[in-house]
Amino acid sequence: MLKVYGRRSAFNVQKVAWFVDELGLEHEHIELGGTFGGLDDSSYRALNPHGRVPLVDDGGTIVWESHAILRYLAARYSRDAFWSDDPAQRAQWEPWMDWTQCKLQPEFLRGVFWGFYRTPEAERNMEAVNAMIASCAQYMQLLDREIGDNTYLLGNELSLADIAIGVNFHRYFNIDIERPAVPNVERWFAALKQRPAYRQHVMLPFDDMYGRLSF
Ligand SMILES: N[C@@H](CCC(=O)N[C@@H](CS)C(=O)NCC(=O)O)C(=O)O
Repeated sequence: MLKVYGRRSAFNVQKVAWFVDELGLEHEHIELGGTFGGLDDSSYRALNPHGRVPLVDDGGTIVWESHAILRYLAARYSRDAFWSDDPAQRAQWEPWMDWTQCKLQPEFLRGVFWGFYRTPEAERNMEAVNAMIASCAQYMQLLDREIGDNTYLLGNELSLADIAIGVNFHRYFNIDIERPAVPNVERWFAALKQRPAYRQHVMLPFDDMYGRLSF
């Protein structure tokens, strides 16, 4: 049976848990990392030399890196809906996955969520935080133009681009920062909130992380 490793509170794990649920895959979820520990165990390092989560073990096929896992699961289990053998088709969503992994996610998650929300007030570098808030605001405005009237980023069907980007929204729209008006992105977020899998795996409370840098 498919095994998913990683604590449910972890941002990158949430993408995988959400997608596994969208696909309706039977699986076992193993909490790991954070207060659960286990990332330095030699048995886990043998699976993922980087000692990070998420990771999936699909009957002996080991995949780490959240976006590699999304691609693997889509290609393996959902060729009709979330995958295509045509590289030109895949090129519609893959750039967005890589873009968010390189730009939106680090600048929001590291720069804003960790730099502001998780850092005790006295220790915050507000100059750096404000630069990241401004940068995220520009990304949200860009996304607002891109999505236009669509329900999801690329049209009316959920894609891997929505999973990779949409995981940010629950935290972005629920912390006390300045945000630009992005009505189309807010409509997109509302559509995600209608999805039971998003509610169950991404919309988890995170207030216990406020001002806390440790796990
Ligand atoms: N680029 C990797 C990042 C993996 C990563 O840094 N995961 C975090 C959780 S979001 C982690 O393992 N943190 C250590 C921990 O949870 O103890 C991915 O997308 O999977």
